[in-house]
This record gives sequence, C-alpha cells and structure tokens, in this order.
Amino acid sequence: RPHRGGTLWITGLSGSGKSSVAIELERRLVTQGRPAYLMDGDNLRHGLNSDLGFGDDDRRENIRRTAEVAALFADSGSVAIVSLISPFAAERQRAREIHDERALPFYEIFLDTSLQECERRDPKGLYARARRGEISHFTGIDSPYERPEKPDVVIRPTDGLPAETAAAVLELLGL
Ligand code: GGZ
Repeated sequence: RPHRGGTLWITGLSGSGKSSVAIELERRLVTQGRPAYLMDGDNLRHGLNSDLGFGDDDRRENIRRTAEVAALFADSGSVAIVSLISPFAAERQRAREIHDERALPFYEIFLDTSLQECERRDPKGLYARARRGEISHFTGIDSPYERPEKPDVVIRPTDGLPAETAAAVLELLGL
C-alpha cells in the first residue's frame, strides 16, 4: 500500500520552537518508515529562496514557492514538513488551497509562543539586534505576524518537550 502524502505547515514567530518540533516530526515519521522531508525557512533561504529578503512581497513569494514545493513532495507520497514564519494569513490560506486543488492533505500547525517568550529565548540574538535597529522588518518588532484564526493544531510552550509535542501532533492527525 503506497503511503499517502501531505503537508504539515508549521507557522509561528522566530524562536517560537518551530524547527525543534519540525525535526522531531520528521524523525518520528522516518522512524515509522514513512517518507518525510523537512523544509526549514532558514535553510531554504540559502538555496531555492536565496534571492528573497524580508520585505512583505519577498515573504509572500517565499511562502508561495515553499507551498508549491511542499505540494510536489506531498503529491509524491512524502510528508512535507514546512517550518516557516509565514506571517500572512492570506498566503497561508493560499498554501492550503494549492493543496486542496490537488486533493492533498494540508494541516496548519500554530506554534503559539508569545513574542515576550521568543524575545526572552532569543537563541540567535536576532531580537536584540532588531531592537537596536540593526535588523529592519523583523517579525514581531517592525513587521507583522497575523495569528492563525483556525489552525488545525495549536502548540503552546507549556505543552511539553518537542518530542512529546510531535508525538501528540502525529496522534491527533492520525499519521
Ligand atoms: C524574521 C528573520 C529576519 C527578519 C532574519 N524577520 O529564527 P530563525 O532566524 O532561525 O529563522 C528566521 C528566518 C525567517 O525566515 P522565514 O523564511 O521563515 O520567514 S518568512 O516566512 O516570514 O518569509 C530568522 C531569520 O530568518 N531572520 N531576518 N527580518 N526572521
């Protein structure tokens, strides 16, 4: 029986914990023998999306391209795991439609970590740099993040470690 593909689309602020959960999701699926592939915004910006910056238009194009590639993986029978801030509701909706049009499963997973908590963690020191004015158009500081209104899954920092959260997400989605 061939595997059914689909896309797990993880949205949230920088430092919200998207990558950690995404890595655990990929690890668990692959361990189960399911083809899964992680697409991380930070990594994609070194290759496929290396021509894009952080202005609104470039972020929209970043989301659009990544959604198209995710749909290709999903269509091939893989589970595409996307870890992208994807701050705009309209483009996340468009990503869903790209999948719907091809009858491919798509789940929006919201890493609901507050700006205050992300800024406290600041693993790469980016928030501090943004506050000092060294980085402009930083999400949550001087660039918007539109919270999902009806995400398929919400993950909060109090829900546990990434490994536990990932297991719960896969259980919830029946994957
Ligand atoms: C937001 C930025 C910015 C600005 C650099 N705003 O937490 P990180 O560091 O490792 O991952 C973030 C990544 C965001 O890229 P995305 O492709 O996910 O963003 S979007 O979906 O909005 O297009 C962050 C780093 O790039 N980074 N400058 N100005 N994040």
